[in-house]
Amino acid sequence: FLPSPKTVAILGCPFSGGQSKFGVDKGPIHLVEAGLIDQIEGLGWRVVFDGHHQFEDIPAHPLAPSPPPNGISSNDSAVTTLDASLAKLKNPLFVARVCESVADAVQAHAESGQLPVTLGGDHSLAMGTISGTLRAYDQACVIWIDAHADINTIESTDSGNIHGMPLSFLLGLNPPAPNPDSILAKYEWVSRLPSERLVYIGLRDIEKGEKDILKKHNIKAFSMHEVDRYGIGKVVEMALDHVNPQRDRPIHLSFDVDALDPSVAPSTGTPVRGGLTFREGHYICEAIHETGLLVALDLMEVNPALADAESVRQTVTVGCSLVRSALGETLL
Ligand code: B3U
Ligand code: MN
Ligand code: MN
Repeated sequence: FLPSPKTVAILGCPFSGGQSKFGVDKGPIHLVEAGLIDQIEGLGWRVVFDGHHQFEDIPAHPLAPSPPPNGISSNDSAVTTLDASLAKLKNPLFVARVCESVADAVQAHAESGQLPVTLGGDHSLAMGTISGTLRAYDQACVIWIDAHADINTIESTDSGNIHGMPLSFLLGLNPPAPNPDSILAKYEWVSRLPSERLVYIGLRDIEKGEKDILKKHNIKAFSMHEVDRYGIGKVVEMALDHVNPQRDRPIHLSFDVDALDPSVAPSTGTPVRGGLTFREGHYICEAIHETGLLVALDLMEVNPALADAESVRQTVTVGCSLVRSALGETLL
């Protein structure tokens, strides 16, 4: 049932609204300027790229939704708790609209048999990319490579940064919209990913609330502890056995560059020491390519505004080589 795409569609998403640091929107521009498209063509792919995604028609700060209609009492405690949670979120309407447009783009490329490669931009974009993949391949599974779990709910988030929350929306962990004017109604387009079709590799900075969510929903995660214990080869095999036991599901690989150790990828917004080595990161991409099941790839959180010029060059270079590995570059 899988088309074997011979064409990669590059979706540059210069977007930083899911977090608060400047510069992550410049990630895709740097990756393309570093020659990523030629490099992918060098592997034998046809590459389509019609410029970076433009989010300019989407207002950065759309008007806040109007207050709930009078029928809902403002001292109803459920409503006020929900309102208080939603008030913590940063740019929730902007993020929702940008991600929805990304979902449409990923879906269109995937349905025409192309392999969408989305360059972020912050990781909130994965709500869009994964929704787009699921619309095209309803049986798809997700392999999420990250230092962070990105699964805070509107209740559990401390930072209010939506790049720490995309999986809570994809897994349906947030409450339903109480009315059509609610911010939550702007997230109703997000596709549902069953929790058993998600697996993590590389985690090492997880909040208490997120640990509770992972336990409650029995979500499979291979933290750096498991990478140390079993080695990356075994971890990738176990991860695939979990989300893809028959090796028949299409795979969406969502790679946050901060999964790599900061000595390997320093230019990112929230570096955490003790991460994947250069080879461990590339091994994951190579092994997923070898399954022949990869249908979509995200490379997120490259921030060329953080760190010195040499660190930026190093991070952009490693970002390009991760993408090449996922698209079939081999060592021999
Ligand atoms: N868990 C924290 C920190 C974080 C998540 N993702 C990144 N940082 N890159 C949060 O803000 O939700
Ligand atoms: Mn992330
Ligand atoms: Mn991260």
